Amino acid sequence: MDSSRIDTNTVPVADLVVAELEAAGVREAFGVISLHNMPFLDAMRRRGVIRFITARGEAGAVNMADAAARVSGRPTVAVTSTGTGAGNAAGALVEAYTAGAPVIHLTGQIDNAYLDRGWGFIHEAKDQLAMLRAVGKDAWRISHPDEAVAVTRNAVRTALSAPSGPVSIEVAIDIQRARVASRAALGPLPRVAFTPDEALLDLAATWLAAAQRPMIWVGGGAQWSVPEIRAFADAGVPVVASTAGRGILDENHPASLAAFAQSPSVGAMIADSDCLIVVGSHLRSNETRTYTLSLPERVVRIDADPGSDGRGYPNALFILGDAALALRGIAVPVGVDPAWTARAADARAKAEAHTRTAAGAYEALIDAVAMVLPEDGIWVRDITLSNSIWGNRLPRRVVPRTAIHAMGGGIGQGLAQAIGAAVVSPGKQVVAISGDGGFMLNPGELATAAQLGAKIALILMNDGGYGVIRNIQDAEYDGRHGDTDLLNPDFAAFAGSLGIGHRKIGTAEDAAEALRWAVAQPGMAIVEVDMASVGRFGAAFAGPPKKA
Ligand SMILES: Cc1ncc(C[n+]2csc(CCOP(=O)(O)OP(=O)(O)O)c2C)c(N)n1
Repeated sequence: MDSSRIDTNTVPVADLVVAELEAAGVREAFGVISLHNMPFLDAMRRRGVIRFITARGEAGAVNMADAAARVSGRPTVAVTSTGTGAGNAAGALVEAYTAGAPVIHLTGQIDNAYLDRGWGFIHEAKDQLAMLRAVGKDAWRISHPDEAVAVTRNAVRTALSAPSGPVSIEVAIDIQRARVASRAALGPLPRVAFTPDEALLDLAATWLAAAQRPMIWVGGGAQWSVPEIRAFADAGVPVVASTAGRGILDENHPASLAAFAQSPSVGAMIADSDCLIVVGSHLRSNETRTYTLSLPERVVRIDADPGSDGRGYPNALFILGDAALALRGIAVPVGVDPAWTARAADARAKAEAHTRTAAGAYEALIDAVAMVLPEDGIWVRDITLSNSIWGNRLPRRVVPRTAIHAMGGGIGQGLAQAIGAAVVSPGKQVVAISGDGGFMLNPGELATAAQLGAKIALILMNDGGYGVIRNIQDAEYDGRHGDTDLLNPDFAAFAGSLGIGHRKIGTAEDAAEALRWAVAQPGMAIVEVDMASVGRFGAAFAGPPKKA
């Protein structure tokens, strides 16, 4: 290191950690202040680069950081206390891991001298590091002040390297506070990145050129490949997206199949394709009707994660590498049969019509959301019937990182995710949807939204209980309903007590006017949908897609 950069002043270790996070591009941190993390928050406040947002719980804080990272494409930070605080974050870390969100989770620990001794020290947690390793991508402890910079830089590098994901750093409170020589941040380490093998790219190009019915499947791993994917679509290659890949290709493009892989017309096209390039996608169970969707024999899998070779489906060719680099190395085919591209437009139109029919009495709600959601607005969904039936696929998205939902299927994360999305999207509109059950899992974060003035229009689908589960009880338990009816607060009064506007509608046709009102509010506004009054969906959704 350049000795002229060493400042002889001393600073707490927490400052070195925060400085490295700033240098890595972190600008937002979410958390709950505690005895065991105050040096981190104090450092952020003094340094004035990272904005700290106080959540009402650690789960919400991680959900916020997760969505903020997904929407901004930058790393974010979540801060918790040790013990219960870190434990509260675990479920949300599972979701951030599932979605590949680069969240750096800072958590405290009890004094170094008492660590791992089991004496019942206040906030002591048994095997906290093992828990955090299990629920995220990795976790480290800073055991000595000298390790602070190296551990932080390695954590950031791990979070950002494909497959990206949350990492935790645990620091004993006395180490956070220990004073060390002040120094400038060293800055981020290079990410692990693989340059694709040229011979394999050539082979893929040969297959694609020979194909009569080429197709591309894009997942979230392709989010930085917008022009590359567009070039294939412009050449007439149909492009289907997983939910995480929505908007990478503008869903208004004539070759876009959007995220309709599960619709019969699009599923049939995928089965008929004779060369499918899968870029940066897990091909997850929910995207493939639990792996029963037929893929062609010639699947070329491009992924920056070496572990994805053959994951879920066999592939005829695996190309390890950055998505954009690999796509640039594969010649765009010429002379794609216009009838094949035209079939994509037809299949997508059928899939959209199919989805609208499934929405039943709620169809007008789809149009109302489309009307108030600008192209760069963010569409956030909790796991509710409306999301599974239409929200995962409609309305159309035209830019990546504008559609967020809990990819692991856990309810109750949508409100906090909407807040995280709003924090990193000043001037943009966030529209969110949640069931009453999901909303009541973490309603404390409504106060966070109100305090922040977060610009969120929340559609609250109130059916007085757990609708998805009632449908599963109908389908698999001979209609024996139980444990699914919920006593809810008076949502108008609850919202009003926080200065949040609220309107209730009893028909889907009223949604347009109500949502127009909601997005005209300066901060958060709730449109509650009285589902008993609106009526039924056109299809009963009863849990994740089953094997045929
Ligand atoms: C964290 C978590 N707990 C439990 C479940 C099981 N679960 C799936 S859907 C659902 C009901 C959600 O109810 P609500 O948010 O009101 O939406 P609705 O199903 O009524 O549309 C439940 C409890 C889950 N997915 N995640």
